[in-house]
Amino acid sequence: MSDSIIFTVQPGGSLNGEIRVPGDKSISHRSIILGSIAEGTTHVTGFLEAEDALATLKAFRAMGVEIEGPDDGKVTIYGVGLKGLKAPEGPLYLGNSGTSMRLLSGLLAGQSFNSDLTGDDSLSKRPMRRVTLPLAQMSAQIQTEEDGTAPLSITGTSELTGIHYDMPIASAQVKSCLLLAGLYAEGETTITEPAPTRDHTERMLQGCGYPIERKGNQVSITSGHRLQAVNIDVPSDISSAAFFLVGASIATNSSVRLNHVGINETRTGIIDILKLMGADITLTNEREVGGEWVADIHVKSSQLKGIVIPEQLVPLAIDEFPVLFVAAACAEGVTVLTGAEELRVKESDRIQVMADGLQQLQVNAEATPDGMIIRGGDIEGGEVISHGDHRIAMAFAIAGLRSKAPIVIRDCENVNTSFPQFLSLASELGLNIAQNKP
Ligand code: SPQ
Repeated sequence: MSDSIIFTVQPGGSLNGEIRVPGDKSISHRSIILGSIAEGTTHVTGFLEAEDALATLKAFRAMGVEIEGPDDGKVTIYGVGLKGLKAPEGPLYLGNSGTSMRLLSGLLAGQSFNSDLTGDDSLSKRPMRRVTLPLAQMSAQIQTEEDGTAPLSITGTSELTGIHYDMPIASAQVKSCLLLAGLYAEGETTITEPAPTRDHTERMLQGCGYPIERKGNQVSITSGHRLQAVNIDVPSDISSAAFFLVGASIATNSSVRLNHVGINETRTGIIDILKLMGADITLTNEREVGGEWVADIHVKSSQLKGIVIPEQLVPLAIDEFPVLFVAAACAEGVTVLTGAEELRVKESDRIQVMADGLQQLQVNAEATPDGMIIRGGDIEGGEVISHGDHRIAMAFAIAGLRSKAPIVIRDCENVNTSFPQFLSLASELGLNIAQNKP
């Protein structure tokens, strides 16, 4: 635990106002990846200036791509084409970012040079076999630690071959990794998903003029085409907006408008789940911006009720469960989550870490192997640990809106990986939160 940043939240209060949360993390990563291997110049606006997306940006700079910015969300990428990347001088350090490591492993498997991918302690514990095993079936050469974790040592090859892969888990990172490898593989690469996951890679490849075939739960790509640079307007991240969707729902006398939020239907599980719980959420001004749907979202206070969360919504809200557990703690009755074992292999074990923290705040929360059972009631004050997980830190900050005494959250530095403006935007809306270095 680095414990260099501690949040202290004073109990109660309301959230009111109108904000635009920063750019979508998933789309920001992909804007750099696809912009780098496209032909021509990509102008990105709304880029997320946070550590994870910057790790991807730095990796491509290290592979010889000229990238200007970010400057107030603007990035210019001078694409080098599919074959134009250069061998990096040393290992590519990807910090805390699972997306960077898994997507890059696919892209780098088919290069004419070798590369090494490293990350921080958390990333070095996360499972990588989910990408290295199907990549090996495509003839990729990737070494991992004995337990299948990073560092990854990739021996580039021109011998990749397309496969048909039935994904055993619903994962946009695995799907995207294999699509990127498919750009370099002989023949066709087809991926079948057990459930829909975010489809930004597919949309953005198509946006760059690269043919992709999508049929039901299958997506196919064939090598031999080119990507054309296009301008990319990154919508606000619904995963960051989620903290205020829950915050304004659980706090009294609250009304918040979140502008220009991405509402791609593979990401809106948070809205569906909160609505099933009785939340007062309205979408207006729905429009398509550069191949992605966005809307302004208005959320007001409401008395939430406990529900059994439909399993098909789990992959569509996968990053929002830490804060949804806080919503459940404030709801009347019992909320049950099942089918979410993937939460155990995120930046932390999000089931155990949230259950421990909620119990610390005297919430009736029981971790199960694949989810959680939460009986709504009072939230007391106390001290919790985020275990270096950005979404856990921000979720417990939101819990302060309904706690009876201050909540102290330790180890919050990694909020900078996805949402560096969290403290200032949350304060602007009315959350009584302060950051102190120990
Ligand atoms: O990048 P990282 O660390 O894996 O980030 C997380 C997050 O909470 O920010 C997961 F911990 O988001 C993933 C998400 O869970 C981002 C992502 C993507 O951009 O493709 C896909 C999801 O992961 P997965 O494992 O379900 O494919």
